[in-house]
Amino acid sequence: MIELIQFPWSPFCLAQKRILEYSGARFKVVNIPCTDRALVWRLTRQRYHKVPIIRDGKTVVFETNDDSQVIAKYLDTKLQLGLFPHTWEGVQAILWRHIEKEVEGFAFKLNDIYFGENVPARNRLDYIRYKERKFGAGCLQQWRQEQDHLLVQLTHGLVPYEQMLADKSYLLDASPRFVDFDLYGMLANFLYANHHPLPQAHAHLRSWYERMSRVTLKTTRQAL
Ligand SMILES: N[C@@H](CCC(=O)N[C@@H](CS)C(=O)NCC(=O)O)C(=O)O
Repeated sequence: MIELIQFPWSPFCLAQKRILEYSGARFKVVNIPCTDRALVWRLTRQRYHKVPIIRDGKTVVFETNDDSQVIAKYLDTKLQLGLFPHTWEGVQAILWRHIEKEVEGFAFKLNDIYFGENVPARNRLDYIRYKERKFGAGCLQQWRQEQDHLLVQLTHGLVPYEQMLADKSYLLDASPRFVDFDLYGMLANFLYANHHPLPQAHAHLRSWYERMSRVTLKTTRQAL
């Protein structure tokens, strides 16, 4: 059975988890503390320390760079999901770069400021240390102070997606593609803390998000 090694509020893990749910395949979630990557390090034979990774029997799958999408492509090929059709090659690559920078860059901060509600007390010191080493001393307090501005920036970053959804069910066409799952993951991370709804201004995006939360490969095939 496929195993997803992850922690629950990671945007990249939320995207892969939704892809697995979408597929209908049986899979198991293995949660690790976000501050302890020992299992990932061991399974990847000291080649990778981020999450998510996938274990599928003897095969361990992980990313080779920020834009590789190795895991999604592996699941797509194995489970025949149609997430990377030839027609959208290139367009998807441009979009996922935007999604994983311009959307994720604001969304994760708006979840991270509530880290105390997700991270167990015993891991909080390591979590703060890990964040501050990456983003600078006091970053979590600073994001909390900038919360309103971050929300405005996120809303602005989502405008192109709202526009893309005005006349179709998914970002590119009538079926969910990789970028739908990618954007879903970033927004599921933003919503994880349950302190802010999706921007009211983006009505199409809000109903797309509802659709993305429950769509399955089976229903996609039936609709075509
Ligand atoms: N491009 C990778 C990014 C994965 C990633 O950045 N994961 C974060 C968790 S959300 C992580 O493990 N970061 C560890 C670190 O930055 O040290 C993907 O799409 O899976």
